[in-house]
This record gives sequence, C-alpha cells and structure tokens, in this order.
Amino acid sequence: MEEQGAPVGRRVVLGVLGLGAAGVAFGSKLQGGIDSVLSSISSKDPTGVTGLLPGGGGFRFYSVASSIPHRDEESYRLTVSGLVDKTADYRLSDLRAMPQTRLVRDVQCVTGWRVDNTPFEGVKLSHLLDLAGVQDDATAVRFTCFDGAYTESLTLKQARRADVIVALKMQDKAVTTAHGGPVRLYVAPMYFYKSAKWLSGIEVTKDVEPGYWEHYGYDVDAWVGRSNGRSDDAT
Ligand SMILES: Nc1nc2c(c(=O)[nH]1)N[C@H]1C(S)=C(S)[C@@H](COP(=O)(O)O)O[C@H]1N2
Ligand SMILES: [Mo]
Repeated sequence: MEEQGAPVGRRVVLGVLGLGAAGVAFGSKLQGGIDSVLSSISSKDPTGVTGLLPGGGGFRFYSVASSIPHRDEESYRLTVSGLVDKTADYRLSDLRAMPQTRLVRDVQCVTGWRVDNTPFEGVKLSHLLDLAGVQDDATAVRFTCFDGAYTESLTLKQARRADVIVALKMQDKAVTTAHGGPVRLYVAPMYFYKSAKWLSGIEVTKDVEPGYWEHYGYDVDAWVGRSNGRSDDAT
C-alpha cells in the first residue's frame, strides 16, 4: 500500500509533525490561501496536494488553509444549526456517547490516488439531523470547518445515507489533526473532497450551497464512478 508520490517538503513534514501547537505553519508552499489556490488550480493537481502524509499509508495531506487552529477535548465544538427545530452545540464527549457506526470503504481522491479498505468510525450524520429536527423547507446541508476556509455541502437525501458519518476515528484511531481531527466528515460514496476535515459546523439550508472546490468546477454530486469529479468536463 506504499505509494511513491510527490516528495514531502521538509517544512511540510515538520508542520504535520508539529500539529498540536496553537497554530501550525505548513511551510512556504502552502502559505497564502489565495496564492496556493491559484497556483494549485493552474497545476495538474487542482486540489492542492502537498505531500504524502508520514505514516499515512498512501494518504496525501491536503489543506487549503495555511494553518489550522488547535481543537481538543476541551475546546472542540460541533454546531448544528440552520433550518432545524433545535440547534445544538456538541462536545467530543457528547459525540462519543452517541451510537457509533464503523465503515470500511475505499478512499478515492479526485486527483487519482486511492486508499482501499479504510476504516472510519463515528456518528451517522442522519442521527445528528434527526436530533436537530429538520424543517420542511430545507433541502440541503452545508458544512463548515474550523480551518476557517473550507466548506462542503450535500443534499438532505445524500446526507441521510447510512454511509455518511461524522467521523471521530479513522484507521481505527482518533482522527489525527493532519487528517482533520478531532472530527471530520466521511462521505463514503463520494470523492474525498466531500469529506470535510476539521468539521465545526453543520448547517441545514434551503438550497445546496456549493463547497470550496465546487466553486472551481468540481462536481457537487461527486459520486465515485458516476462522476469524474468535474462538472465542467463534458468529454
Ligand atoms: N477542511 C478541509 N477539508 C478537506 C480538504 C481541505 O483542504 N480542507 N481537502 C479535501 C481533499 S481534496 C481531500 S483528497 C481530503 C484529504 O484528506 P487527508 O488530508 O486526510 O488525506 O480532504 C478533503 N477535505
Ligand atoms: Mo482530493
């Protein structure tokens, strides 16, 4: 499962290893959100690969933000809001106390790399939606992240699938900061860009609001196999 890929910049490695401090600089290649977006879009790797994760078993590290604020047991919160009867603000311990679902599925990035049979474990998104009570005029869900930059979205129908979870574990251990911990989304049937890392908000919305990469031409309905990931690619 080892994958030879882009060499990992020394500073990126140090940045990943150093996660857990108050904030982390990922290195010069990643500095400047707009810069890195623009340069990555013009390259062959539009979702901004930054290197193989050390010990990541083929995973590549992605972040559109140049630094990630630290969130831990004490400070982490997940807000459920929008068109719901009851907004909620969960701590990690609250999420852990809910029924947990383990999925073992393949991870597929739209840029081509893939990691088979990866276990993810956490709370079904449908469970959180049921607890909140979705209002009749809602059709979609929007996700926000505490990196302050990334967003994603799903239709309510997609969001209620049994293979869409708010993951607390990945590869059978707590989701690491580099992989989006303490909590990330995992949308098993779709390309991995749907699986927002550093998840901090679930907002029930009237309509689908395209996510971060979707503003740059990626498919909102990112089914692996049924979509090539790009809505602007008619060929
Ligand atoms: N917050 C946030 N979530 C994100 C991204 C990101 O840049 N920021 N990149 C996405 C993309 S394109 C991929 S392939 C995966 C990468 O997850 P990994 O870093 O755990 O390999 O996260 C997705 N979720
Ligand atoms: Mo990706």
